[in-house]
Amino acid sequence: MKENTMKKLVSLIAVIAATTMFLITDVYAAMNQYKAGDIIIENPWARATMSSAQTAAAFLTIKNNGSTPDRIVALQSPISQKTEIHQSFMEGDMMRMRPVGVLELAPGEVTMLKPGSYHVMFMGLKFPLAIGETFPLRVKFEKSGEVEVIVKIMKAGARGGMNMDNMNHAN
Ligand SMILES: [Cu+2]
Repeated sequence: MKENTMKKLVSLIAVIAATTMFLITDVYAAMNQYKAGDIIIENPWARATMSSAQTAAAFLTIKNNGSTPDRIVALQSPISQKTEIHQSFMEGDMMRMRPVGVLELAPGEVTMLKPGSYHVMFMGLKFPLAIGETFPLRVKFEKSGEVEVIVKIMKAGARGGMNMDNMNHAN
């Protein structure tokens, strides 16, 4: 009898723990926030593409709440053959971009990937990105493990900024 009660209690605790885990993940997703260790990713979004597009770009905000530096070392998404971080820069009056091998995330710093600056670049796009749809993006950090975020597709000329202020009020 006692053992039976104990077993029930243990399985109840397991259910509560699993539900709580699920809820935490869910709440973060609902707020467009994702967490990997001390890293918080917020508001991932991408620009819709034309049907012939070979590339696409996505943007997001990353905060390193830890006390040590971290880095993004790899990115992966089912929408493209290759996914990397790029940096846009002006050369004369031409906007150009170059790949950034690893993106440094200094402790306590907010890094914004935004139009005209750093962005996630999808190369070898497998299908066009349609407004209102979403796709997964896996981000791997040197120290904080990895996290899958859901990227919202917005209109081609979008500048983003839906939740950008949240990051400043997070703590
Ligand atoms: Cu690019």
